[in-house]
Amino acid sequence: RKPTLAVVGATGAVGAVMLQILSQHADIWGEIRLVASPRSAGRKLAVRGEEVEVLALSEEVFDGVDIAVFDVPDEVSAQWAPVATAKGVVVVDNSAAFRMDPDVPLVVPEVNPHAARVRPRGIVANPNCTTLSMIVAIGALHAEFGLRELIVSSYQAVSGAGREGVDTLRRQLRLVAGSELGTSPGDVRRAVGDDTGPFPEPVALNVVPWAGSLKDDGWSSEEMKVRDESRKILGLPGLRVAATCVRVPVITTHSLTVHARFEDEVTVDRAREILATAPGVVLFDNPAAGEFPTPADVVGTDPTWVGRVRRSLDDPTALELFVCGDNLRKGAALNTVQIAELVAAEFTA
Ligand code: 11C
Repeated sequence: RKPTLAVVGATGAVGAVMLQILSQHADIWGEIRLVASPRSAGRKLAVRGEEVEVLALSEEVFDGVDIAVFDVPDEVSAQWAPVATAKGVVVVDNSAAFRMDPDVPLVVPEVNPHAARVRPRGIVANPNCTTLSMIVAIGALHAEFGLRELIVSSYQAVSGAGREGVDTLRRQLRLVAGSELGTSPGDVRRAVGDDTGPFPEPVALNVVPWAGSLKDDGWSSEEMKVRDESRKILGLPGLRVAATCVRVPVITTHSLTVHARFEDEVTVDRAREILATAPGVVLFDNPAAGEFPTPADVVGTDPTWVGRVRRSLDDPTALELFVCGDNLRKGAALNTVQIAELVAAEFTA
């Protein structure tokens, strides 16, 4: 029997990419039911080449569903995932609501696929897009070298903040295009006005060292997620992690610089072999030819791209990397669909 899938949050930025991916992957599903807030109900969206009407989120939409993928705000997941699981549905959730729950596995199929089978609450969580944009490459290196410490800085695209983030950057770019702005304090801020959308500062012609909300001691929620989620996915509860998360004027694809320290000495040659052969990773690293990943080339692709692989000059146990991943694909929709496909294999096995 082909399992029935519900896509909850089908009309959002990530939902749209999920429908694309479901249309591109091998078609293992019976019915695909599209669900969104009552505001979007009645709209028609294309999936697998067919127009499907969007249903309003309600208890009844989960009747007969085997697996539901959720991409909705944390509070909506917190309320509705248990409604679905009470009806026997396995929920794959891309909010932060359940990621750190010890009874909810946090899964990246290339790194810890086995974890998806043990789900006492009937929920499998999908990691945050910043963690996901690097963790497949880090997981492959960890399997060989044994990870001890991660020090990362992110360069996060505005679509991480949803459609509102994208609209904000596009609007600000129109306001500064062709200008001589960016030469005196506050000139960009005055040009884009007070409405900076979901960002605390202008993001056009700028970088903003902030993503998410304020947590203890000056850390941002995004930085805490990178730490907590990396530890949980890799099964390393004591891993030392320091993250600084930064928003940059890129539409889609998060990048990270990574300083990864391992148990013993590493060699660049072996690291390159691992990265070149790891499933889901592309090694693109030839600086002499000007070749390294950038968001402009990585956007719209599935893998985690790695370049600038160097051994740390002052620590032979550490590597320096530059990593890019499409935050809407592997960072969200793709990983969620991959988890759903893992779970679906249990139905057909
Ligand atoms: C961003 N990574 O780029 C965030 C958005 O926990 O899934 C995703 C928030 C989350 O702003």
